Amino acid sequence: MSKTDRKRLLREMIFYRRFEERTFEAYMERKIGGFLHLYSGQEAVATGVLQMVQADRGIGFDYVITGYRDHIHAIKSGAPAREVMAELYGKETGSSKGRGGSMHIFDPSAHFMGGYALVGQPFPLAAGLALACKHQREGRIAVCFLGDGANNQGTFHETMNMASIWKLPVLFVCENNLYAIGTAIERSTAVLDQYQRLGAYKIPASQHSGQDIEIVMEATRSAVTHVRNGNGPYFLEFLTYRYRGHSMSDSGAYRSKEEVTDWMQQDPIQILATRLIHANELTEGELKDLEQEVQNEIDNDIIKFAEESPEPRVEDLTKYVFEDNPDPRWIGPLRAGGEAHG
Ligand SMILES: Cc1ncc(C[n+]2csc(CCOP(=O)(O)OP(=O)(O)O)c2C)c(N)n1
Ligand SMILES: [Mg+2]
Repeated sequence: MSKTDRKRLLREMIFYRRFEERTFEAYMERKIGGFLHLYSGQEAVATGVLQMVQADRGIGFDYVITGYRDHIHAIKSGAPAREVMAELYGKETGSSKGRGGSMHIFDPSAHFMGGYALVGQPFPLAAGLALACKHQREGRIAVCFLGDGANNQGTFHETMNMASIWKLPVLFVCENNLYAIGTAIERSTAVLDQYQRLGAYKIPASQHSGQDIEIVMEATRSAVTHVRNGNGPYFLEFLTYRYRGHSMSDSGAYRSKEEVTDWMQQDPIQILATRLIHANELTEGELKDLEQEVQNEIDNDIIKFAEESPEPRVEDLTKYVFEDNPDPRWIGPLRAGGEAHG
């Protein structure tokens, strides 16, 4: 990677960390409500994987889908950060017009196909997207991010089997942060190394550190090549850690202070920043400036946009509701057939 690329990725990760931490503050100020799952600590995974996926075909070419810890995946896929923040604020300018909130970021123009609240739900949807890619024959792939806990859902097994026999162009990315809410992986899962589970479906799989973005990118490079070249799915497992509780209602008391501190010693931003400083590609002063610049951008642009955006209008409450919507574009053909609505 060139010096400029490494610096840009460092800036992006600092931006993502600050974005998430700023949403924490806004939540405490009661400006954001509902569920909120933060990504702090795991930044190198989404940033590195998507950077590599976008390397040859650009942003918004491939489909991306994930669970509810989705803000950063959406932004890195091309959803404007302003609109993601506005969505968290429940504003009309949000990516889902303020109707979805944190777990339901969606931006089809970036081919970011959601944010889903149900654990394991994105697996079969990713297979569907990949099947569409296969039929389109334009070289697109589907990238499906999910947590370690999701792999215990039935959808995981059904999807892996089908994706394998149909050789679907889908890259599965398991963000193994060792917990599913407050349950440690040892207590819920028979096979701890998630990549080993793919042997049952003849899907090639590998496990890597999720804290060093250059390792993440290197692992992703060969996986993407495999999938794009028509060889079927690939499963990447990254070992990582979330710094905050599962969501805003969870203080994370089931983890020891030592465990959290140990993982913070392998911080993805710190790892890259230290490497750049040692290689004389960055000075301590430049790092401080970068942090300040990002903070200004988030406070003076992203947050300002969300705060100044209008609330959805009460009269539009049912505007995007499928059932009983008077707009014929929503239900006309189904109603006319006399079935399948509701
Ligand atoms: C079908 C379903 N079952 C249970 C839940 C409750 N739930 C929400 S998050 C979660 C844990 C998922 O953990 P993991 O997949 O490891 O993701 P992480 O939160 O660690 O990123 C559970 C069980 C849910 N949302 N959907
Ligand atoms: Mg997890």
